[in-house]
Amino acid sequence: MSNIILHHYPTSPFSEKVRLILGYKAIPWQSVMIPRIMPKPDVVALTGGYRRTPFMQIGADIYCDTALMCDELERRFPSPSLYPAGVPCGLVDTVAQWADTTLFWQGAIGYAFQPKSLAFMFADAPPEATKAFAADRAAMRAGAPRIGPAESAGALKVFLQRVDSMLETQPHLLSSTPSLADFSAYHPLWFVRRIEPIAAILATVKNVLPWMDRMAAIGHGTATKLSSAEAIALAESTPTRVADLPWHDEHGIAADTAVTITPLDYAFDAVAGELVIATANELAIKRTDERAGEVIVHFPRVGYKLERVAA
Ligand SMILES: N[C@@H](CCC(=O)N[C@@H](CS)C(=O)NCC(=O)O)C(=O)O
Repeated sequence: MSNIILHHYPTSPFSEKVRLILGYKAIPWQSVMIPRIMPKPDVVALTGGYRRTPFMQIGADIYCDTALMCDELERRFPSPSLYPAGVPCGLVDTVAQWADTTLFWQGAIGYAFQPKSLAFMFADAPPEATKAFAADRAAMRAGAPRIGPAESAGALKVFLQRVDSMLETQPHLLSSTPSLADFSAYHPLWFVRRIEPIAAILATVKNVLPWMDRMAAIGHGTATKLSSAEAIALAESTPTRVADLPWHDEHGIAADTAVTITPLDYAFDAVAGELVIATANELAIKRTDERAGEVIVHFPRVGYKLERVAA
């Protein structure tokens, strides 16, 4: 059993990305189910306010955003690598970032959020559940641009052709083995495939569905169930020692300053604490929670805003 804890829920696409990577790397993991909509008191106890799904916990270290979770998993469990030999890392990361943002929002989610999909997704749920979900996501995405289903259908077809062309001569997007780019491109399309009334769009190209079957066959590895209360109790272990990491300052903010970190794109919930890590790729803050004790909450630098708390 490893000490990797994933807080997630079954229908979350970004969680599917990480579940498959845990399976690919054969890392046994602990699985905590979290709510799909707010309120999420046990999530907030650990993250300090970050509400997006999934997040990863290793003792008292909390990793927000799948980009950083994947870096951390690759660092701790380098084999098999998410960066196949012979493929530039920059290419892997750039395709992965495109998939996690543009393919996900403009393509998959824009296309999936149409009435027939919601009717399918919530077929067995009371009407209040659909309303509550729609209201939660509308609040979370307030201020972010909205894309209509016609634009998304057009964009998704173009994106599918791009993915299809990468699979013309090899079984995975950039190589014969999966890279981070495959896991990132897979999860938005996995979400579409699960919604039967709209899934046919994936068959408009020929190589994507067979590749998706190969990705699905990787599986989720071995997970053990853990309750959120047990996870909070595990956060009482000592957080990472941070002193040795190089300090990379872009903001004129010194170590231990009171700061907030907030996503730049949506779900603008600020997490407050003292800045304890500022490397080229990562920011982290130390905060103390009534229930979880002292935790370190880690974020990728790309996509997050760091601000000093006014004295
Ligand atoms: N950039 C983030 C995006 C995560 C994200 O948007 N997750 C969706 C679910 S897959 C979410 O948080 N939805 C709202 C929620 O679960 O509360 C990441 O890579 O982790």
